[in-house]
Amino acid sequence: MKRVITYGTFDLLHYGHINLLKRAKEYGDYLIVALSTDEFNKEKGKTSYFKYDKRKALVEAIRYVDLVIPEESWDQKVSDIKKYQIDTFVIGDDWKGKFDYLKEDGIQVIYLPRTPEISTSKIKKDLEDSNQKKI
Ligand code: C2G
Repeated sequence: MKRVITYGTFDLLHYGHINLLKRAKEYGDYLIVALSTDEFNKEKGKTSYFKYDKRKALVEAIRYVDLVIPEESWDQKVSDIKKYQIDTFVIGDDWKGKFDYLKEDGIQVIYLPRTPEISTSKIKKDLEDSNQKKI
């Protein structure tokens, strides 16, 4: 069984996230999502609209996802790879090169092109702008 892992906040779940997870699953048979906790989001400089439990329920409902675990720190990836016997690490190419060190553990590291024109921050901004126009 080929096991894949990816990491992220996945707030305000949108088709860019789904595209990433769909393509990540194509690298194996079992996909683990390490979902950033609310505390770790603070370290990432992010505050999510949905709290961890809601984001976890949403990601667990996605057909491509087999397991959701908490992402609590930047440096848990090496231990996750060992603990879950990961073959392939996948993430969007906004992170290109940042996780190449994982190759030293003998795994494949894949950076997938992001889905253009959609992001959680864009959604938030567009909603703000449309509310402003209504005032
Ligand atoms: N993504 C994408 N296309 C978009 C938006 C996001 O492919 N339009 C991808 C990102 O590249 C990432 C995943 O969807 O692989 C989740 O996105 P975020 O929640 O923004 O993840 P991020 O905050 O970058 O967390 O340790 C790694 C970090 O936790 C990654």
